[in-house]
Amino acid sequence: MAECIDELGIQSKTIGIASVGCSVFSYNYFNCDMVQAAHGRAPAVATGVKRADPSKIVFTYQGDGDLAAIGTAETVHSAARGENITVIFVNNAIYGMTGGQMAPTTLPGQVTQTSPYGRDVQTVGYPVKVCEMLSQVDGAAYLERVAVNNVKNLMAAKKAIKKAFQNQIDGKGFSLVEVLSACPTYWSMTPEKALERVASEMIPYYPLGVYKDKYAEEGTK
Ligand SMILES: Cc1ncc(C[n+]2csc(CCOP(=O)(O)OP(=O)(O)O)c2C)c(N)n1
Repeated sequence: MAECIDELGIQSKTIGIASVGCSVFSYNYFNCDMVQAAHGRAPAVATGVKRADPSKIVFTYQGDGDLAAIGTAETVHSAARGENITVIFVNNAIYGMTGGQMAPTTLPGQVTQTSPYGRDVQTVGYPVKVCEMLSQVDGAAYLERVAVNNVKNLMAAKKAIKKAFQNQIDGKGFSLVEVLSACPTYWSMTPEKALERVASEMIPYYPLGVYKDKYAEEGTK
């Protein structure tokens, strides 16, 4: 993300919205103005910041607990309104910061602190597939799912993130990039094994790719 901001030359006018989760510390890692939102509310805060000063480039950085549980409404409605913001959605299939509880995106059968026998879909339901869900929302302009488990996927992730920022520069509206990532700590795995799990379990359940590219579809790119 930071490389994209640098390469697009937008650092001085970029405002990030930090969410709640491990991402809460993102204001320590990005050298741009940052605002801290309440849990799940980052797209609503981003909406306010962007509407107050449309010349700014506004992004959110949110985990799956933040974006797809407590923040589902803000996510869906900011997409439906077609807000001209960039949302980076880090899906690690678990609540990291609070100690490894089940998230909306926890895989069927996945063991977490609150699903010690594995996620039982009969009892707690199925994972929420955010890109698939938002692809039905007319206001969303660009939705892509990427992963950061190997160099090839990292390069593709950067390309998608850059496009999500470029869309905002071009006034194209709501862009979201879902980034499949690992949480070695609460998956109780070495970092290496955790990356292997992204490939063997996450990508098959959450296929990578572009879920919507409104302007490409309309041929008005
Ligand atoms: C209103 C409110 N409810 C619950 C919490 C507790 N809480 C803090 S972080 C978090 C989940 C974060 O999970 P995720 O978004 O997946 O981020 P990760 O830590 O995995 O990056 C929760 C439930 C809170 N801080 N505020």
